[in-house]
Amino acid sequence: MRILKLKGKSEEKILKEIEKEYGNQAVILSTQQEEQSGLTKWFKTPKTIITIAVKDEDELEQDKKAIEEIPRGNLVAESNEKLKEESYEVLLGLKDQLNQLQREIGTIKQVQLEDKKDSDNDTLEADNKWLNYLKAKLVQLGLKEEICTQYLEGMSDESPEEMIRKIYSELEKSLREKEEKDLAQIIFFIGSTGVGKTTTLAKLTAKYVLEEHKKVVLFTADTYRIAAVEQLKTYADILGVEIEVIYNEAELPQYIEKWKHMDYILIDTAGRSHKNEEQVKELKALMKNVDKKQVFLVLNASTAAKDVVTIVNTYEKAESEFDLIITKLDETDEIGNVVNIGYYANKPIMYLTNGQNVPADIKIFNKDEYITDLLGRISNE
Ligand SMILES: Nc1nc2c(ncn2[C@@H]2O[C@H](COP(=O)(O)OP(=O)(O)OP(=O)(O)O)[C@@H](O)[C@H]2O)c(=O)[nH]1
Ligand SMILES: [Mg+2]
Repeated sequence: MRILKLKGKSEEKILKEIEKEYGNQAVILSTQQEEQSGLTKWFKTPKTIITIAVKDEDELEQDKKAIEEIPRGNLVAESNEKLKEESYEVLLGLKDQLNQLQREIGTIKQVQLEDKKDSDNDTLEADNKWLNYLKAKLVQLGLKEEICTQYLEGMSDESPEEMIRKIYSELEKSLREKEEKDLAQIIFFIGSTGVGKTTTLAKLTAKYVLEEHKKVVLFTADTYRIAAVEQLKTYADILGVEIEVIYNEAELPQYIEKWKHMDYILIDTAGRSHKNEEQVKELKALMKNVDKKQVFLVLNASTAAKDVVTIVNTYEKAESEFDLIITKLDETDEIGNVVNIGYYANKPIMYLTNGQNVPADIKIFNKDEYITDLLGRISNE
């Protein structure tokens, strides 16, 4: 290494000279102004001195050699290799992370799947619960389980609303109603003892006479019970209608002839046990001579479903065509039994009675109104 001092008029000129002579090999160590003394300092311009260090020839030669000896190819290869290794490491790390992620996603999916299965099962269980609840409720309201099951057949995962809709439409299909305008002039009231034949006849007399201003006459063929004729007479007096007592079925046609100008001839009959074949035969004999007639089989709303079938079969022996009046609905919570009666009797229902008051406690059977009442009792719970 050599140390050189270069002197010049300005720093700029010296630096240009250094660059020209040594290129970038010179290292500037210091820059200073020449010191002057005595009189010369008044008329001489001071010079700039720059001290530099430059490598001598040997040193430059060694540097050159050293640079040439650097194994460039290996270095690149090595650095490539290193880069590869590092990248590989990074990739391995990434792969691990990916595997980990995949495992986690798998677990999440599995959990989700199980949750879905659970919730599907829960929904199914909930649906079945609702289905069972609906059935139990309808049975509690008196509807026979086998009818319920039939109505709800194939239902499981439907919504409660859909099930109710289905029940509604099944009830509508199954129940039959009848219009008053289809009534015949001659109307018989038949049925088991104490079901409410006489009371219902009185209620209808009041309805036809007072509300519809019809001409009505009452006949009674119930001469078995002492009080039966008196009972009907009392109603007839109150309502201001005539009454005839039929002691023998053979008399009936002549009485009908007598009162043929009336809008309605209402005929009360004695209560019959459906198990008493003889009594049913008498009833048949009474009705057989009348061609155009309306027959009402009066049934208590609490009649057991199995008895309905027996009763209907028995009365069909007396007369095959009849409609139903269901009485005493006020005495039962099982209003669903109306469906059973209509279903097992397979007959239209015309009136429902719901109390002892004459004439108030009777109404025409309207199936929409009835179904709404029945299903309303489920949701009101
Ligand atoms: N709670 C209630 N009682 C009723 C209803 N209809 C009739 N009854 C009562 O049932 C009892 C019998 O009624 P009736 O009209 O005599 O019955 P019936 O079928 O004529 O009886 P028999 O002639 O003896 O066969 C009476 O006490 C009536 O008041 C009703 O809708 N609800
Ligand atoms: Mg009676």
